[in-house]
Amino acid sequence: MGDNMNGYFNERIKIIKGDITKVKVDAIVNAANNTLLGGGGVDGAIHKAGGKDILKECKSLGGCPTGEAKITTAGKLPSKYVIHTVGPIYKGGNNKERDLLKRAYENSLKLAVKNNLKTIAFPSISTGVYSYPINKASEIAIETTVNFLENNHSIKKVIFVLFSNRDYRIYKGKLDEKFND
Ligand code: AR6
Repeated sequence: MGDNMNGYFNERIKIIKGDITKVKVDAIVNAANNTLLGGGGVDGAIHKAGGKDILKECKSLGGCPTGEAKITTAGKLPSKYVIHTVGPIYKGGNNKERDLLKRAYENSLKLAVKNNLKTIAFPSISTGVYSYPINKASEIAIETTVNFLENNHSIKKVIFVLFSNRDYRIYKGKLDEKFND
């Protein structure tokens, strides 16, 4: 892709290392499970920092199928909303994992657009407890986001928030690779 496109996406996609519960955006995305009733990892951190109002809202949503997304307010978090999505559990790669992970990103972005949200932060969905290999998962995350932003101009910024140095470097590498930095 040419230099112009490179500059264009540099402004709209950011990769940072940190704790997603501290990020001030219109919506942070939660890597939840089908019950939407909480769990470990980033899900546990979001509910812990956001307080019990998030869980209360989640209880009224009736769960969430894998690859789909639902929205709640964000309680005590600095963001305005939490978009809860469910990535696939990685079982070798021949169980529609790729498509389901792609849909988790796509449906989260669609829900942001539907709610007129301009800035959104993602964790690395499925690469913790759900053991999706991060090399493949980061490629899907970035590819899906770039394709979405090419066709949508209302979202101003997508931030990937990585929890470890290693994960940060992998995502950064994928983005740089894509735009030949
Ligand atoms: N900020 C950003 N990233 C984080 C944070 C944080 N505060 N905490 C953890 N991560 P995981 P999954 C990273 O396991 O694989 C839950 O129990 C973490 O290092 O949270 O989609 C749910 O209820 C990893 O890179 O999500 C489900 O049952 C990434 O977030 C299940 O885990 C995702 O890891 C979902 O598993």
